Amino acid sequence: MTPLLHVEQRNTILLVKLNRPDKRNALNDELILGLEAVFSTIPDGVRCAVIYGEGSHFSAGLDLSALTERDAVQGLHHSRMWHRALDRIQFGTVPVIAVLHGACVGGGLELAAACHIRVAENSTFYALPEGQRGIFVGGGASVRVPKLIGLARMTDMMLTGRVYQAEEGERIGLAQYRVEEGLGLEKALELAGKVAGNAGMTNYALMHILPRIVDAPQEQGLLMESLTAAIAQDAPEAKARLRDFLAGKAKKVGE
Ligand code: 1HE
Repeated sequence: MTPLLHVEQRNTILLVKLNRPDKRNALNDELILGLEAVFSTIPDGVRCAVIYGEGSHFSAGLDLSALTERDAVQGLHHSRMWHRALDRIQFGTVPVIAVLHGACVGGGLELAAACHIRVAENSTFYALPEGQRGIFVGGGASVRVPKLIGLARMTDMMLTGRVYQAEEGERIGLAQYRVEEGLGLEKALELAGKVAGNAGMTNYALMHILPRIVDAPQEQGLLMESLTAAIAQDAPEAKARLRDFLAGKAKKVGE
């Protein structure tokens, strides 16, 4: 395992830390391949993962020092490598929560967007400086970021270099939660505990089926929904949970 990533299992939660603070967690090939390896081999018993960054920033995005050496074909392979790695996060075996602080820019935002839940500390700021650097996003932002904030906002971010601060970022959908500085990991662990307690089929459906339903034509989406609902309700775990509720033994909504 690369020392640029620190991985620790706490019961059913896997904590994955970007550990390159001197370079603001800029993502070089070693880090991207390390993330791909970690999310391709989630240990049995892990039910949720949390990604966070060491130092004063979540991630400054792509390591720009390597960019000047690539030609177009190498650039294509490099972008596809990012796609593979971030797909392992979005479509892996467990839901992933990102804890953001400081810079969440370029490839850092692409990494965050591949996670299922984003918790942003108040210092977080978001940008896609690719526009200003004369390049284009290559780590999946074109597909994932418009699903969070819409095409118009992403276009504006890249055309003008617009930076969203934490509060506005939460309002437009870049993060689902915003917390005081230093409290992001605690919040993520609280959420991870809830996620880990869900039925396996529910989490699988939310990670793998819901995004496909959203991308599908309505008729196919509705059919996929019905199939998923039927399979989910048939599981013994679902039946036991429903019996518990009807017997007054399960938590009510909001409890
Ligand atoms: C880096 C990188 C990097 C920092 N690649 N080395 N991303 C960007 O365009 C963002 C570029 N970075 C910044 O704007 C700033 O570094 C930050 C706002 C994130 C942080 O500022 P600060 O003052 O805390 O740190 P710093 O002094 O700018 O940087 C500290 C060191 O990290 C310094 O190296 P040093 O050897 O001089 O100490 C920086 O050079 C280094 N560093 N960011 C390489 N990104 C799949 S395609 C995705 C395409 C993209 O992501 S493009 C967007 C790239």
